[in-house]
Amino acid sequence: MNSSPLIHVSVHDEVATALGEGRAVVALETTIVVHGLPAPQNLEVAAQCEAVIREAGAVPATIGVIDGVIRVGVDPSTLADLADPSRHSDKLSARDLGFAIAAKSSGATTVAGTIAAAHYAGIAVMATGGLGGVHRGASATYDESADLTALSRIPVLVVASGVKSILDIGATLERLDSLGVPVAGYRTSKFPGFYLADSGFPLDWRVDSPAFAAAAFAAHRHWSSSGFLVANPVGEDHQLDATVHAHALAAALAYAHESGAVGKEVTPAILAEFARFTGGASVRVNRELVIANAALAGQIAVELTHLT
Ligand code: PSU
Ligand code: MN
Repeated sequence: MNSSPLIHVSVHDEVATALGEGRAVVALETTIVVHGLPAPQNLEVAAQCEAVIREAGAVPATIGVIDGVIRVGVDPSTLADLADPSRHSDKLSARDLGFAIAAKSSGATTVAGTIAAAHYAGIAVMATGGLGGVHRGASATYDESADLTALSRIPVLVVASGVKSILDIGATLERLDSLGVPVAGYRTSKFPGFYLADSGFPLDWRVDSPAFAAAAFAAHRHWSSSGFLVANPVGEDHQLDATVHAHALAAALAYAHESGAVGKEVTPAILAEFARFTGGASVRVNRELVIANAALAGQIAVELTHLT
C-alpha cells in the first residue's frame, strides 16, 4: 500500500479486504500480550480476543512491529515469536514507531502506538484492557501515559475497562476532560476500576448499546479529531475482591517504588507484582475484561459501518 521505497506498513490481506469493502475491523494491541500478561495466558487471551471479534461480525487486526514493518494483522506464530521473552521485544508508544521502523527492529505497540497505526490503516475501533493514565505522584514525576495525548489527537474509539487501578484515576479523568476526549460508561454511570467494576468516580455520560456508542462517536467525529473512550466494567461476578485489591495495590505500589522501575517499565512491573500478590487472580480478571472489551468493540465496529 506504499509508494515509498520504505515499506513501513503491511496490512494483512483479510484486514485490507474488509476495509476495502467497508466491513467492520477492530484493532488489538500487542503490549498487553508481550509485556502485560504472563505466558501462557497471554497468547490464549490474544486468540480469544480475535475469536470474539469474529463472533461479533468484525475482523480482528492485531498490531505490532516486526523487523521494522508495522504489521496490521499478525498471525498467531508471529505473535508468539514477538512475545518470546528471549526476543526482548520493545514496548512501542506512538513516538517510538519511527525509530523502530528506521532500526528495522521489532516491538509491541501500546494503546498509543496501536491507535496511531490503526488510524493510518483506516481502522476506527480498538480494544484493550486498561488505558494508560496519570500515575500517582505525577505532579512531581510528570508520569502520564502517552495514551492520553494520543487519544486526544487520533480519532479511534477505544474500549477499555477504565484505567489500571495503580493510577491516579481522578487525575486521569480530569486530563481526559481537558484533552477533550469523550468518556462514556457502558451500561454504567460510574467509571470502571479495571480489576473492580466501579472506581467510585461518576461519569457524565453512559451508553447502553453498541448502536448508541457508535452514533455518539460518529457524530463527534464531525467536529473533533480526538478519540473516544468507552469504559466497559468487568462483570461484578468476575471482579477482584475489594479487600484483596486494596492490599495488592499497596504492595504493587511499594514494589514499583523499591524496584526503581522508571518510564515504560513501571506499568509492566506493577502488573506483574499484582499477579504475584494475588496468586494469579488479577490475571484471571484481566483476561475476562480484555475479552469482554474485544467483543464489545466488535459490536460497536459493526454498528459504525451502518453509519458511515
Ligand atoms: N491493558 C492491560 N494490560 C496492559 C496494557 C493495557 O490490561 O499491559 C498496556 C497498554 O499497552 C497501555 C500500556 O497502552 O499498558 C500503558 O503503559 P504506560 O503506562 O507505560 O503508558
Ligand atoms: Mn509512563
